[in-house]
Amino acid sequence: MPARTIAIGDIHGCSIALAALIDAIDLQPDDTLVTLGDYVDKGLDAKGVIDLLLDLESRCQLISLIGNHDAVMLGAIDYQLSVEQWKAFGGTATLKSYGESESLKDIPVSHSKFLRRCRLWYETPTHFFVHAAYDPERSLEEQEDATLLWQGIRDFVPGPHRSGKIAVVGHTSQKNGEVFDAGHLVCIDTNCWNGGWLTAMDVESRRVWQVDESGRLR
Ligand SMILES: [Mn+2]
Repeated sequence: MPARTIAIGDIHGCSIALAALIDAIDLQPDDTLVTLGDYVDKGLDAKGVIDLLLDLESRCQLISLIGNHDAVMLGAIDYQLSVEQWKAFGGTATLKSYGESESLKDIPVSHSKFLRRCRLWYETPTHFFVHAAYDPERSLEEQEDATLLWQGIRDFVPGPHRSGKIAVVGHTSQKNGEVFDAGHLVCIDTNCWNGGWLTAMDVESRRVWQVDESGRLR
């Protein structure tokens, strides 16, 4: 099997789905797996998701991007935000996954270190990967963090990037559970935590795998 580049959309605490999806794609050591961020919040097992991502770092070429929810969690860990602010943004489920006390102290250093090494973007000769959106006129190095992490594409889809590469994004949940394909941009956040699917896409072949929150393959 030739090495593949496989992107995975927003996981949001759905650890059973992530484990099932890894089985479904038959992950190989030379596969590049690009996870698009938003590992935490909303779903119930953020701790389990990050544990599994740490394990995947030794099983394949894992490229983990940071999402806005992961950035807010780091903000709380670093005391740039209050825990109350994080909880109001969905952090309660994440903190509960670490322990009854809902305390930052329960988050292992290995998990905060993982979040700190997540990247804002990744590119191959044909594709680039960001959590949320991009400015078509700027190089990847010149993008604003706010665009990469927070900008939705529901009301406005960015045009083709000046690199000519195809964008692979998450963040804007597709409520119908279907991959959104605008040709120059593909969104694979298919709303797993809220009744949709967790999606993996082999970006070269366009093969798609989807599992639901309980791990059932579509
Ligand atoms: Mn997001």
